[in-house]
Amino acid sequence: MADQATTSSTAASDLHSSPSGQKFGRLLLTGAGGGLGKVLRPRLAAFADVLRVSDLAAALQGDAAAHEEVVPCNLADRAAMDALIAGCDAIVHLGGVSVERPFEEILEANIKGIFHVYEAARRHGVKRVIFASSNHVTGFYRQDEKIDVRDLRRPDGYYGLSKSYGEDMAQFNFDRYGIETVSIRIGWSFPEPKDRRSLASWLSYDDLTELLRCSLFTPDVGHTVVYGMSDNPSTWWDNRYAAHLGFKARDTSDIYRAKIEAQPMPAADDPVRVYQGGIFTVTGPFDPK
Ligand code: 15L
Repeated sequence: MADQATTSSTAASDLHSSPSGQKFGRLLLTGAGGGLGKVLRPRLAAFADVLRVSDLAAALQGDAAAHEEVVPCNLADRAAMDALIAGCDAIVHLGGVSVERPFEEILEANIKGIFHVYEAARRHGVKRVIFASSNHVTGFYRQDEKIDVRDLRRPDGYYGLSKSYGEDMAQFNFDRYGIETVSIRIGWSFPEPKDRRSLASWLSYDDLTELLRCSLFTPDVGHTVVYGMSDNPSTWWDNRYAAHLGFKARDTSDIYRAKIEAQPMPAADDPVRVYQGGIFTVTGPFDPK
């Protein structure tokens, strides 16, 4: 780890008074070796003097850029997480298991992981966390329902449950310690939609980057929950309670609509057509009978 004293730490509250060129001193990106981590690593460079990037050692590839510190770390290792977060001003927490998996894997990476993030954030005075939550927190709503973040959570598996727990950790850490979080319930964030379900849930990489910028630099977010989606023609989610973030999506899945609608229509009772969480609602259990 590079000498932390070489880079000054800048309080988020100082940054918010600046109308432009907002930057943190040191920003941590966890999950930097994952699909979205690889996309965001170069994009987050604009938001900090120093970007500390982390993941399991095997997942981290390539050399550190001049503005980067590369710090391998296991989310389940409390002491290593404490050292990882020391000296950081803000955290973009993408790390963890990103699909439905056996509970023990989710427990280590996601549930212990988010506990370690907030424990270290409290100990080291980090005041802003961006938590990569997921649409699978509400995956058991039907696709013919429109919901907002005040609707009851209905996780569609252990993965969705771990994200729901992460949102509770975020709320608790704001209420008790004043650590602010934006929990982004990310939809389908890939280069383009792949099916009808992702026509509704697509989040382009550019819109995700802009949503992160809004989430990092908007003052007084408390714990804000927002669905991460582009300006899609039909959606299941209402972001009225996150309007203060000022996020305006610029991309739309509409340009892929004809291509996707040429695909065969799934059967009326197929979970990919019925539930917002799609296939996640029927993934698992993993234990043999
Ligand atoms: C997620 O939360 C996953 O991380 C991503 O890989 C997709 O599967 C997405 O949800 C989805 O809703 O399909």
